[in-house]
Amino acid sequence: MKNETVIISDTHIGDPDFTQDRKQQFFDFLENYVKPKADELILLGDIFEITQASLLDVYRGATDLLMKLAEVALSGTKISYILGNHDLDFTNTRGIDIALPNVTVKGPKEQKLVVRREVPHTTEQKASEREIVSTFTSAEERTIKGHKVYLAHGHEYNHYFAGDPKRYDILVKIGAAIERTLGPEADDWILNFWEEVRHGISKLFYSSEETPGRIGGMREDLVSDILAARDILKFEIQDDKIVPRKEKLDVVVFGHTHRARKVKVRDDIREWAGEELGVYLNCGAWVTTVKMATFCVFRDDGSFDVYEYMGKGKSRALKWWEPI
Ligand SMILES: [Mn+2]
Repeated sequence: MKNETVIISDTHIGDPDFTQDRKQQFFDFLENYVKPKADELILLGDIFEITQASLLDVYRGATDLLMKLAEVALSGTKISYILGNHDLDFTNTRGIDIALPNVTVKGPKEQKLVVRREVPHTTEQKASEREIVSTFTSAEERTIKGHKVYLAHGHEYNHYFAGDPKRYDILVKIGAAIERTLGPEADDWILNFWEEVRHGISKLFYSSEETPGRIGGMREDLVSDILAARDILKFEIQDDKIVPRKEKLDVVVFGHTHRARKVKVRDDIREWAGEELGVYLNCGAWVTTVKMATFCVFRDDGSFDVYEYMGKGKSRALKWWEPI
């Protein structure tokens, strides 16, 4: 019976990291999970790799997959597409459009969001102030199976991206050039190296206050999405001011980081204490730079979860993420 809302992100169809094996797995998922079970499939961004590859690469490598998606849509599964930073070209901010029955592409529009431009890199370093930033995004708030949910690809809240999408666009294109010349994973290695260097340098200098730095002693760019989710759960914008949220939000769902997780977000992130504000889910990714192919589900009975896809319609729920 079709009664689940399924959310996936970051397949990056057209990218060399979306290998033949992953493509096969994705076919399996669409055929044996989504088609029989989903009343709605939400594509939460970076489904196509247009920024680093091109639409031509997508068509060339995945026409069969596009047809499969069309088949799923025609079988009665509503498909909603929220754009990410890789299926958008920020130099024109129109993004991809697909003309298929039962498929809705939520085009980006200029919205004001509460973001932080810097994430702290040590336990002592202070998180930067929250700012109101105007950016092109398909982010939206909607009700899914009785829950108030904030859906966004998540790049809008990324510290490289926040407030300067065009600079980010250039960085991503440089990444693509590196990928083409040095191999599919070279850009990820370089970015990781850069973050380690930043982490090392800032450890020497910074001091003080609000930071998620103690979360498992993890590098903060690896938990900045939780910090962003917390801000979304806590605040909203009214008359160009950041004010406490009036109506409670239940869940924030992102993709983008390629790190699947479900987190009970607490008010005090530094000590991982205080009131539970809501839940943050990340759908993960389908590229080979991550081990698991993952997705989120919301059900009629009000339950929701993040799963690893095991093949042939089978899945396994992830554990709650907690700081170590
Ligand atoms: Mn992304």
